Amino acid sequence: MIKPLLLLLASGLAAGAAHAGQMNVSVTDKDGKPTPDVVVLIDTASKVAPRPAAAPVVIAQESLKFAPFLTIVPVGSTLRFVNKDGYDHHVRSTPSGPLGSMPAVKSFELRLDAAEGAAPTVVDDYKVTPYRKKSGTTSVDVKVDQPGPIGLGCHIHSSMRGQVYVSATPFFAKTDANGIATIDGVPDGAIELNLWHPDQLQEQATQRLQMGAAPVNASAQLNFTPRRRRS
Ligand SMILES: [Cu+2]
Repeated sequence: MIKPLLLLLASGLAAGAAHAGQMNVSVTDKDGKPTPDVVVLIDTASKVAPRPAAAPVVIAQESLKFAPFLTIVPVGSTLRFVNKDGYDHHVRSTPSGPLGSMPAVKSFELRLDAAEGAAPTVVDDYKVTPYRKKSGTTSVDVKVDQPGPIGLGCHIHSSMRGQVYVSATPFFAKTDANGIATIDGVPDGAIELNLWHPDQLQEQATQRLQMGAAPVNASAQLNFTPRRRRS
């Protein structure tokens, strides 16, 4: 009589331990304003290695910008740089941070030809200089196998700035225009919440929280106020 009951209890406990929940994080800057493009990372007590993205993650070069500005991928993923402009780009990795103090975890230089069929874009502020030697491609893949930041720039257009963050944890998100990040599937138990912003000079404080049955709503504040990006 007792044995089946114990088995039932044991399986119930196992199911409980495997429960996962949602974490909502609201991020503000030092002045209390909601801050977009913040990397939010959650580390769990028992480290979970992320699975690489199933397909290449596209970062477009469009209208002299990287789109999106900030891309977060799990370690081992492949980035796909795609030129959608009617002129060449020469994309390169750069250090991150206001003083370029954080070296890129992956170094590359990619020559991307003008997209075929794209109308040559008229840009008032910049001289668009075509490369003499064509690379013969508008798209290049780069595999990222080390966690950390990769700044993005362009040899031809110095105003082009972008950012990649390669995550060592599968639980990550970036904050939206309202400073909100939502991360699903976070296992129950103790977690550490960390923030990273491309403009930070110092590391951000770690928050220790507890995941349970209900979604957890957390708030976090950067220890500085990033300069607004021109959009
Ligand atoms: Cu460019």
